[in-house]
Amino acid sequence: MKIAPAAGDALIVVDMQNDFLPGGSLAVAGGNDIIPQLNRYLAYFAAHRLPVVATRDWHPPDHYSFQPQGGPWPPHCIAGSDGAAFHSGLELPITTHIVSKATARENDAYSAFSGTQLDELLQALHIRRVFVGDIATEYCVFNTVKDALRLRYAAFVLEDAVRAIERQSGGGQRALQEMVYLGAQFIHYEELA
Ligand code: VGL
Ligand code: ZN
Repeated sequence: MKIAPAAGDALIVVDMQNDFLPGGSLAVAGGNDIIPQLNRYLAYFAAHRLPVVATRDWHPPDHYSFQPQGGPWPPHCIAGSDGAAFHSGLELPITTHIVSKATARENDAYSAFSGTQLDELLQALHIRRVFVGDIATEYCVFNTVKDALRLRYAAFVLEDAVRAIERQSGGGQRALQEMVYLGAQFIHYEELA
């Protein structure tokens, strides 16, 4: 199916940060493999003057989701650190809107809508459809897509530009199925008109 992105559409790049990529503290296997594909989407949206949003996990050093505090995760994406920086190979347009999440010690946010101004931002930009990709499929991508649908956006998942953590094997596939069940559609770069 051909899809023609147009006014009202935005690209949401979820958490393409060094700590989630090979060499990082919570690395998603193969996370680097999607960068070239993602750059194609970024170039497409930039060329069509459509908004791009990049989300980032942006934790304080003693965030409660970290293992030393009794949480499930190794420390990752500490605000301002190299690990929290976007991967240097990511070709974000200079107009990219950056949304930081889980910035308070006692709050975690797998969804980019949780505790952020993302909904207000998208409304101000008159966005009705979001195109969501990156990492991790079964955590931040899944929860962002779920909230987008709940908030009545149409949601497309960039199936060729997502990667899963796979803490539980098959978690990525299950999340993809669940997103479709909830009303999301998959898109592949070749389908952009
Ligand atoms: C994420 C685990 C912990 C994510 C963030 O971005 O998917 N996963 N914090
Ligand atoms: Zn986190």
